[in-house]
Amino acid sequence: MSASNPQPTTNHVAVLAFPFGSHAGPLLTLVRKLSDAAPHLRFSFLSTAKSNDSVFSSIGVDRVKRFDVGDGLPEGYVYGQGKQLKVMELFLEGAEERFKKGMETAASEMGEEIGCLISDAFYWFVGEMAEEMKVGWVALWTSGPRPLLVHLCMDLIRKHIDINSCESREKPLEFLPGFSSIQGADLPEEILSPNLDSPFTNLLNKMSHHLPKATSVLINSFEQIDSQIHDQLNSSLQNYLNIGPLTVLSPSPPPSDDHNCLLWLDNQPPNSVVYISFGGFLSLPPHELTALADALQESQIPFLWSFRGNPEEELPKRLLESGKGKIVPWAPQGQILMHSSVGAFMTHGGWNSVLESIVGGVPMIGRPFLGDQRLNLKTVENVWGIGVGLEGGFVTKSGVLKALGLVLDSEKGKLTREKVEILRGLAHKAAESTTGSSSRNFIRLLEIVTRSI
Ligand SMILES: *[C@@H]1O[C@H](CO)[C@@H](O)[C@H](O)[C@H]1NC(C)=O
Ligand SMILES: CC(=O)N[C@H]1CO[C@H](CO)[C@@H](O)[C@@H]1O
Repeated sequence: MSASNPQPTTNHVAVLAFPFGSHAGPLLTLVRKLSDAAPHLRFSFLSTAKSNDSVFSSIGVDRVKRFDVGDGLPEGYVYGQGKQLKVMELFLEGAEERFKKGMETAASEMGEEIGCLISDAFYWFVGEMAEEMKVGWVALWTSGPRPLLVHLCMDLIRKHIDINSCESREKPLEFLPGFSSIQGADLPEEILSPNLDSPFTNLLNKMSHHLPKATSVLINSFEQIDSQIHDQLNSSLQNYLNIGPLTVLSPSPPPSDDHNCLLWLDNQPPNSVVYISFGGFLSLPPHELTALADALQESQIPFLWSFRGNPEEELPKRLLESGKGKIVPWAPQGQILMHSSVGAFMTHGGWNSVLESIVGGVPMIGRPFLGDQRLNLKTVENVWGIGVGLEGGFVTKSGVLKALGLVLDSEKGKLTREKVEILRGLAHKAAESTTGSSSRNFIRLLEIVTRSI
């Protein structure tokens, strides 16, 4: 996979997206920036029809041609609550073959062989495809540096922790430099999974062995956010490049604010509002919803809630009528977190949300669900000091009241805001054009992609 392989000249780059969660959006944002910077390159973007519909409508792109690959679902498959994992497993089964076919179609329709592969880092098999095709493989990791490092150290971690022992999982990870305030129980569940053969765990396990062979590994982050972790990743991966925050480096036109969230925020005092969102795919169980509603009602703190579901049915009437808050089905999160009225962000801790909170300088209150979210939020709380968790890790009325008081109205809250303000400054500095580290890394990436084809 060396970048110096003699190749027939082609300007065609194939991009292979992971069509779940918030993976395809950042990848397309990156590709749009590459395409703007090197107009002679031609990109084929391969993902499922469903994922594409949403990302292509929100991220304007010319010169990028979209190709749909099958979703692997049986004919007439019925989607439903709690089926996300199954849908993902069905997609992964045979994904490699479907992508190969998609690339053949792309090469023939574009009339040009593929000279470079860019993919989601999950797709270890793209490394093997690239090797076969004698082209470069650039992998984008869409979470933060710590989740990436723990996946790369999966074998080491499993040597130190007895996966069947709760006690062992609750010990600090002293054997990993920089992880003494993190426990095994905070890691993505796949790292300590008893079943390495389940499709998603298997994918991540193989990824940890294949990524060091990639021509370049990209991350939507900035070097200064966690220097100690950066150095470890930089020494185990080739051309490891921080090219984030992508929303600052390559801003999209602002999304429409159909529910007038920003206007509503304009009429609130500075740092007073708690913004609540658990991402596009997750929702709280009913008893936690009630507890959160009760806490908001009692605190009288103004809130803006991006709510998936039906608030009339799922939330107490007294909260809906309290007049203290605004509940909307969708919100322009990046813009909201940059608004001066927002003083706290209650979040599930997905990496894009954590980054947007840092970019806006807003302290977080974490309620993690799965995957990398616990590790992201433990890092927010214990390493960066830019947020707090909830007592017990889930929503209770007293826990929320305590967390809100801490963040919005205490000396510790002031310190938390100062710390997130420092990271905010570093994030914007990294993305400054030409001088920032992420901007320089982007230029390196451009060289790697153009040199490899
Ligand atoms: C990353 O490692 C390379 C050597 O492999 C070194 O030249 C480079 O300065 C390092 N980059 C950063 C930002 O630490
Ligand atoms: C995985 C993903 O992002 N799916 C989205 C694809 O687009 C449709 C609408 O166009 C959304 O409803 C899906 O959530």
